[in-house]
This record gives sequence, C-alpha cells and structure tokens, in this order.
Amino acid sequence: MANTLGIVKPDGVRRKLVGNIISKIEKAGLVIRGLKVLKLTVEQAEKFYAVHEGKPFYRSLVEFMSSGPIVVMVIGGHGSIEQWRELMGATDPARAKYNTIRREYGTSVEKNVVHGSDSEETAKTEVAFFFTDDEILPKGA
Ligand code: IDP
Ligand code: MG
Repeated sequence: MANTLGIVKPDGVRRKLVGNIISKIEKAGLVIRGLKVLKLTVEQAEKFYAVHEGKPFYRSLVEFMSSGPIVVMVIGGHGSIEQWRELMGATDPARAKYNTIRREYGTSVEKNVVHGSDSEETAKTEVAFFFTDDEILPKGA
C-alpha cells in the first residue's frame, strides 16, 4: 500500500484539467493523501529530473516543467504506483492506450500532462522531494 507521486504538469494546469484528473484518480479507488500547487524553479526542475540529465530532451523538459504552476499529489491506495501509471498511459500520448490521461489530453511526448513515479524506490524519493511526512495523511485518516 505504498504511496506514489503524481504531478499535473504546467500544460495540464494551464488547460484547467486538474479537477478532471483528480476525479479520475478518485474514481479509480485511489486516495489523495497530499496536495499542493507550486511553481518549480529551473534548479528544482533540474534536480527532480536529474535521472534524465544529458538526454536530448532534458533542457527543454526542465524549461517546460518550470514554465508555470504544477499540482503535486501524494496518491495512495492499493497498487497506487501501477494504477496511477495505468491511468496516465504511455509517455508518448500517440502511443498511449485509449481512455488514458495522456492519450486524451497529451499534445506531445514532452507535453504529456502528468507525471507518475515508476517504482517503489522512486516513489519514496519523489514524494519526499515535495512533501514532509506531516504533510501526508496517514492510511485510514
Ligand atoms: P515518464 O514520464 O512516462 O516516466 P520518462 O521517460 O521518465 O517518461 O521521461 C520523463 C518526461 O520527459 C516525460 O514524461 C516527458 O515529459 C519527457 N520526455 C521523455 N521522453 C521524451 C522525448 O523523447 N522527447 C521529449 N520529451 C520527452
Ligand atoms: Mg519517468
């Protein structure tokens, strides 16, 4: 029952998709245990995506992710990591399954509306990147 990190990226916030995305999460039986609106500095975006440093899309990704407000969420519930990745769909919206968020709303590989941690390990570090323990609702709260 691990928590995972979800982000509505700047394109999703700009297009007012936040409510819709949260609704999909709750309808899937997952639980919002933490929620914030914030704007990343370039330095914060570089650090968050450090694993992609050196890749051809890194500079543009960092610029995009720091271009406007984002919504960061701690998502909990049974199988939250896999379930949230499933709801999001594949990285490239054109290849994502129908009825996934990225397929429905994504406009490019980069501007794909949402982020989700990809393993228990990254979920832990990514949640801690944005939330202290006392900012996250405990299970059963
Ligand atoms: P993920 O978000 O599905 O886990 P990652 O490979 O971890 O995908 O890439 C992180 C983010 O970097 C993607 O969500 C997307 O915004 C961007 N990205 C990944 N691959 C490309 C690419 O080939 N071109 C442009 N942007 C990319
Ligand atoms: Mg990833």
